[in-house]
Amino acid sequence: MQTAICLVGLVTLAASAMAVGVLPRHLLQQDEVAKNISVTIPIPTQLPTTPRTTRVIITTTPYVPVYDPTHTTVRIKLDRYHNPSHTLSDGSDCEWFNGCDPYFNILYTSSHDGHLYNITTSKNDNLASIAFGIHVGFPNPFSIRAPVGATIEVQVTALDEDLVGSDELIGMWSFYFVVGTAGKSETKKDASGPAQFGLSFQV
Ligand SMILES: [Ca+2]
Ligand SMILES: [Ca+2]
Repeated sequence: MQTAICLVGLVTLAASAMAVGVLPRHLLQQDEVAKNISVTIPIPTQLPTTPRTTRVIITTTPYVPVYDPTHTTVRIKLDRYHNPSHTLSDGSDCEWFNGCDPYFNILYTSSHDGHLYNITTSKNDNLASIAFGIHVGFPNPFSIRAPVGATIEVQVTALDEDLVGSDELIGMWSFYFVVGTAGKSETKKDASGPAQFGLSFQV
């Protein structure tokens, strides 16, 4: 009987494979490909009930700290952006007629926390340098809570907003900070081609 069931299963699988093989296929032409390119970031329909896991996920929800008295608040402040030659990451100009229109996506996490938090600044028109204020589309500094000894990682991506076509990559910078006791602070700078970015951490 079991042998018969297995045989039926194999025949069904083979039939399915053949059916897939003869499905009509539509080849996209080059211009259709260009029109059809889009990136969809899957958003979890159900957020985990346990906030701290070892699995890294991308969440588009704001960071909501889970209060733990053994953890400390780390403030992360965007300080400066500088791109005097208005160039993109590939060395070309942001525009042929004007300068870059930079905005910044920030991904940040703590090594104790399995979540990757994701925030984006407001946009800026034709600026080579920015000294970030206290509000950049979200409060600056923003914060995360973590235990002493955890490593905070922040990745900043600068994009040039374009009204026609996709926004273009200006640069990407990564910053790390090991959480220390109260009062510890560090100011960091990083370069991505000619573009520079600085931020600071404070416990
Ligand atoms: Ca551009
Ligand atoms: Ca632009």
